[in-house]
This record gives sequence, structure tokens and C-alpha cells, in this order.
Amino acid sequence: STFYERYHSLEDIYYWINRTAHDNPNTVKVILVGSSYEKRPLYALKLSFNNRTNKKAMWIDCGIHAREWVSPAFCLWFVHYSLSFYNINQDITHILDNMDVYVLPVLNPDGYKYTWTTNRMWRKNRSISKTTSCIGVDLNRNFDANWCTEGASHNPCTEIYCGMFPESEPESQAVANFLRSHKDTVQLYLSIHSYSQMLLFPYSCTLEEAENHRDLLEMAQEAAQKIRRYYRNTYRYGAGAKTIYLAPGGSDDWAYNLGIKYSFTFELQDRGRYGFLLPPSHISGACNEALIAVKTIALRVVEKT
Ligand code: 0X9
Ligand code: ZN
Repeated sequence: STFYERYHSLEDIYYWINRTAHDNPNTVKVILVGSSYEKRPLYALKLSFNNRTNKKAMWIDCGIHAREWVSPAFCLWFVHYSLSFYNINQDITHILDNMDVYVLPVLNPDGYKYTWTTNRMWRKNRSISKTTSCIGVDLNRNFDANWCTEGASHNPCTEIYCGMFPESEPESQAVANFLRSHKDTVQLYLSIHSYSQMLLFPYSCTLEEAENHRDLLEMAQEAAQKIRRYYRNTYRYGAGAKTIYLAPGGSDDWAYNLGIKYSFTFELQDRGRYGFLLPPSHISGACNEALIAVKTIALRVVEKT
């Protein structure tokens, strides 16, 4: 199997980030977006294939939930595909000609590390609370979107602990700060999770419909259709609250409310057979189908603007 068909330790991923930038000096830059609770760097890669002015951008983050290993694998896959198939594949070429891409491979490095060393099923970050011995905040409940209402918990011992206040965690704050300062260029926000095979869009924090719900629904539907057609796999799609569950404080809803009107959360393979423990032999299938969904949605966003 190739490098991209395996799971990698945090150290390997840091090494890969550096190496990828070093080997592609004209197109790839490393951006330090912030640091984690345990002071690990949060590196994003910026892919930029030309110097057009007023270029728009998309953002992809992976690994917000520690145990969802196929998610960081997708971010690596996507970068590798972009670098390998620019000027070969029409769709990715058109996307990269019109958009810069920011890719954050591991949003939650402390949690990811912990799943490699101590507890494979860890979800949250590793921040310590003053009031209990329970550790970690669910970073996807820590953003300022109906923060800690139904679908999140004030109890630090739960898997959906929302933290002390919105953006209390350095990881969520770093992403929020970056997007706030790039909101004039970033038009598409993507957050990659697993598992359950879904393409979700706002809102998850309320049952209300997003203002461009029809638009988002059509994009997700087209992406799901392509996955079915090319890979014979089924993805459900829809607004988060009605498709999976009410869950406030998520990055997708927050980014949407910031003004990034195309905002999606992908739940990659599988539908529960292996769950978070998706075997490495399934990485290529999972990533290829997610890639076709990303391309479909990004092409639509490019067309609209
Ligand atoms: O609950 C979540 O954070 C995501 N599912 S997961 O099983 N990967 O934990 C779904 C996130 C959907 N979006 C929001 N809740 N905002
Ligand atoms: Zn998740």
C-alpha cells in the first residue's frame, strides 16, 4: 500500500506537512494557525496554484474528533491528489485555478496523539478542567452557534461537553480566528468526520432552515448522486439537525453564520461495520468517494461566483 493508504502518527503527519511544503515551494505554504491545549502546533497547508487577484478560497479541516482516523487520512489524500492531478484532471484544475485551498489535517492533535498511545476511542481534546478530573472538551460543541443548548452538555464527563464558554479551547479559537480574518475570501467551509456516510449542512444547532437551504440541498444531492454512480455507495444528505441530530456549537454552523454560505460536514465511511476502526484497506475507497463529493461541491461554488 502507498503512504496515503495507511494511517499515520501525529509525528508522521507533521513530517509530511513540512516535506510537502518543502517539495512544492511554488504552490504549498505552511501556516501556523495556532496551538493546541498541550501546545502542539496547528498547521494548515495553503495550496495556491496561481496569483490571480481577488481569488476566492476554500477551507477543509480534518481530525476535530480524535478517533475518526479516516478524516486526517482524507486531508492528506486531498492535498496529494491536488498536487498530482492539477493540469491532469479537469475538475481539480478548474477548482484550483479559481480557489486557494487551506487544509488543516489535524485540528485536534492532542486527542489524535492520545488515540495512538492510550485510548483509541478518544473523541475530545485533552484540556483539563478545574472542577473535575474528567478531561476534554468536544471541539465540535465549542463554537459559538447556539452554544450548549440541546445536543451538548455542561458536564465535563460526557463526550459532548461544550466547554466553559464558546471558543474556550485553543483549537476552536484558532480556527475561528483564522476564518474571521479570512472571511472575505473563504466561500466554502468543509469539516471532515466519520462515520455514517452523510453530507450535512446547516443547521445542526436549530431545526430552522438555512436561508440558502435549497442551494445546499441540491449541492449535497448532486455530490451523493456522484458517489452512488461512481462508487456504488450510499450517502445520506440534508440539514444536520434533521438528518443526524440536533447538535449546537459546531464549526459548520458557526462558519455559516460568519457568512461562509457554503458550509458542509462530511461523515465518511463506513455505516457502522467497522465504525471508527475502518481498516486501512478501506482508506482509498473512502477518500476517493469523499473527493468526488468535494470536487462536485467546490465546482458548484466556483460557478456561482
Ligand atoms: O456530532 C458531531 O459533532 C458530528 N458527528 S460525529 O459522529 N462525527 O461526532 C456531526 C456534526 C454535524 N454538525 C454539527 N453538529 N454542527
Ligand atoms: Zn466527528
